[in-house]
Amino acid sequence: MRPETAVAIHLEDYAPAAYQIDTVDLDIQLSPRSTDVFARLAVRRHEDTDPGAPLELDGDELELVGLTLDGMPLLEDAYSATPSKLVLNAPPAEPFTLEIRTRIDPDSNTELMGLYRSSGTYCTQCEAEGFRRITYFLDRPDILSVYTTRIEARKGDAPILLGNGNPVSAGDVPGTDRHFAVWHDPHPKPSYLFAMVAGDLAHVADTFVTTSGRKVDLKIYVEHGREDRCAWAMDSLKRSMKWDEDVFGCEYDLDVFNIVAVSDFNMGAMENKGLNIFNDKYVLADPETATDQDYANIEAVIAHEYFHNWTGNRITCRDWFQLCLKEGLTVFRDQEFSSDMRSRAVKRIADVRLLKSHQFPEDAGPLAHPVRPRKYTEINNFYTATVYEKGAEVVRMLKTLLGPDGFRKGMDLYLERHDGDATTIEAFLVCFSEATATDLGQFARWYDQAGTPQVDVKSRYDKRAGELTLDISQSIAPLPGQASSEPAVIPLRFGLVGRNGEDMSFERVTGARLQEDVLILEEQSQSVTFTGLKSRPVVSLLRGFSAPVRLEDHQDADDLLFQARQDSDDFNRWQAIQTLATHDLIRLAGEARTGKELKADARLVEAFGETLLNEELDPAFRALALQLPSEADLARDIGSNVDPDAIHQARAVLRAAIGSENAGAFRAALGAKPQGSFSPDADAAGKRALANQALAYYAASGASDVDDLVMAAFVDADNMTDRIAALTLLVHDNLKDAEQALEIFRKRHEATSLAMDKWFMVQATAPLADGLEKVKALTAHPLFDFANPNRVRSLVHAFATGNATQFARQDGLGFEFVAGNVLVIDQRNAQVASRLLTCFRSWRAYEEGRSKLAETALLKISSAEGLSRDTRDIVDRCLQ
Ligand code: 0A1
Ligand code: ZN
Repeated sequence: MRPETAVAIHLEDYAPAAYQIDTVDLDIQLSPRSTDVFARLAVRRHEDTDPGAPLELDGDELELVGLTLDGMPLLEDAYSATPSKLVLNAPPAEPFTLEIRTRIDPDSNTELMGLYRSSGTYCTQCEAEGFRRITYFLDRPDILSVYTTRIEARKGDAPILLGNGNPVSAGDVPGTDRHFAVWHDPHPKPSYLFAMVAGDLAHVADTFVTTSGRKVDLKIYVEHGREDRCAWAMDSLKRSMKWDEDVFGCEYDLDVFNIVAVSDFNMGAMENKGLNIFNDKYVLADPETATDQDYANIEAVIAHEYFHNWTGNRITCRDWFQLCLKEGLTVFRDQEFSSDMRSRAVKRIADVRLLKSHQFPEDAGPLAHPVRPRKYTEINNFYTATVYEKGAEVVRMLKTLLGPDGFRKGMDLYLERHDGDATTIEAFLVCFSEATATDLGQFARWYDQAGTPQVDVKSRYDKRAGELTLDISQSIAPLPGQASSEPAVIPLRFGLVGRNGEDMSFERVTGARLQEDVLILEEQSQSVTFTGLKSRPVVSLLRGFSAPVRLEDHQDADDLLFQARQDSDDFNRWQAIQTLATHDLIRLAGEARTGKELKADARLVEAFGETLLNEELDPAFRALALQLPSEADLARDIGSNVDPDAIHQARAVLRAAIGSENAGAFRAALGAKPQGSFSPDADAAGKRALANQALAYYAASGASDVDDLVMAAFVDADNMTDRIAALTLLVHDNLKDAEQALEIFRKRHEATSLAMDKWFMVQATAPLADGLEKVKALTAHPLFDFANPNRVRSLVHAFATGNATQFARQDGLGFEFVAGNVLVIDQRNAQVASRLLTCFRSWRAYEEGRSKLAETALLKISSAEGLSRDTRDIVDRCLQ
């Protein structure tokens, strides 16, 4: 843990560095407890820097062992060194070579930032500020240098030595048991993209030939015995490489592309140049241990990291405020890739669900920040749903506004003009503006304003005149640090649906710009009128979720039911059903608090049955449409005075009503599994999703054979998707054989850590009266390990975010448990701790009793001594 005094960093204070580092030659002599790093830096004074101005290099927990300038040792008064800074008081005015020797201890690096060991493998993580834990450096993304890395280790411990770029040479160190490898990366890069790996690893290999004929050696490195779980990742990689050439004209630029999977990793994966390092969760898959969701995630994350090669690496960020420049754009690109590989509508629904469940609450509470923040104290806390997912939505809107051709022109210009740059959002927007002669001044507000715009729509139809008027207004609720806001440019895709389900034509639109089927909203409030209508249409707004807004369009249940059945836009069909369910669930949750007997809306129940039976719809779509809004979704929509128990009860009542009213149909749908051997493709996955959704509803029907049927589904499952779906029902619905099934699962998968993560997660999210006690007991399980981020996430994090009733227990013990864990974890890994703590972000939305208890838990954290900067930042912002 690295307790630090927090210093706020402001976007407006950006200034170029006083010095530039053109080349970095590293010699890393690996040893578990004591690794020596020799760094030779070619340093050059920036032309605007006064000769003799101090050179300040960043460090973090470093020990300086040696220092020379142009080969000469430095006098003691010429520099000062602390673990977090190395300052040369008056360096030469002319270019010079600085040689720095530091000593680090990979084995005691529990933060998993910088150089550490995961299951014996040396690996690095340098984004955002991890390079300074390896050597003193100008550790900021606008310092672009050419790196040559020599790695040396005991041959027996680490037969594989990997670095960025292309391999140059390798050999034994004479007279020792050690060997070395030298890697050279010709592409200048920021220090956060530096990586090296050394270990005893197995690999799978393949090749890819780029459009211009470059043969690229592809390798995925994993622990021995895991090679046969890499096929899907390799396949995803090759498809990503091809897609980026076809869709964005981006070709790969080195002779090798290496991926290494490690089991201890703070995040999902990292796009280091030519040497991506992955959380093994996003690499390893086979039908026995991975679910369809895992397969889809692997495809997306492999693509995401690969796409960073252009959007992030060739063109990087000037400073960390510009993080969305690479992340929002790259998420947009990976979403498009997955849409092209799978069903576009299903992918869109899945992405919007994620946005609404993760980003919307973030944007409505104390942790809200603009897509491009203006201030941070700890940059690691800004790898958020807002920067990533809302950032991607902003790029998507840009495409909607400029059209596919305009967007591609802008991207081409950006990729050409800024290749090799560390740049900004402004420069990115200028490319689109220039390429399409469009003023994006107002659009740029999306990057600068926090909060989800709420769009209110009231519609009036004048039958005699055949005119429809929509009164539309937009606003953002006040947020900490943002009392008011300016209107955003909102592209509102729409259709006027006639009784036959087809979109009606109209004569004219007044009151807003119209671009094909998109209304461009630019005002605080505006009245939009359509003329020449033959009858009153059902207005389908925000098709495809064309903007990240909350739409309040006051549609009645009849119109929503009509839309659910007839809208030609799949997204809005799904949305209509969700809105109907949300309305009814909120009503039921309200009634639950008054002790009234709960009865679900019959028409809604019927609509769910209809969706199940509608063979015209893709099974994957039906599975999504049948999924009720989550407890967290409902809490977000209720917004204040939230009672998680009432929400849970409401959902249980609706689920039981849908299950029992349509029990026969759900039972019949259980058999609709894909035939033949397992395939992870979207089609087969969709069929499994629908069958498992049917099983869940049938389980809720109360039929007498439920216990046996679900247990049989568990026992008979021949893939992880079906097995975990059945296990979840057994445990969450507290069915007869739950304990036995957990035991069977444990015995079967004990040796596979990623499968055991699922075992922990199923129990962590069980909404049982003694759920908390069970989770507490699991923290003492021999397989639980605070040192492994995936394990912590699968138990403690999953409990805090996926077990609303037990986390927010009325006795406050759920909050207390999570807060206690935050403090324990903070001692070893600040990033994992602070991320866990964000589960308190909506604490003010609870009803009074619970929100007081949550505040007590937060205050306990806040008053603890020696908090990391990461956790301090989150707790302070939560309490502000
Ligand atoms: N750039 C990575 C995300 C990432 C960020 C920080 C990390 O350090 C702990 C690791 C990964 C991505 O977008 O995939
Ligand atoms: Zn990324």
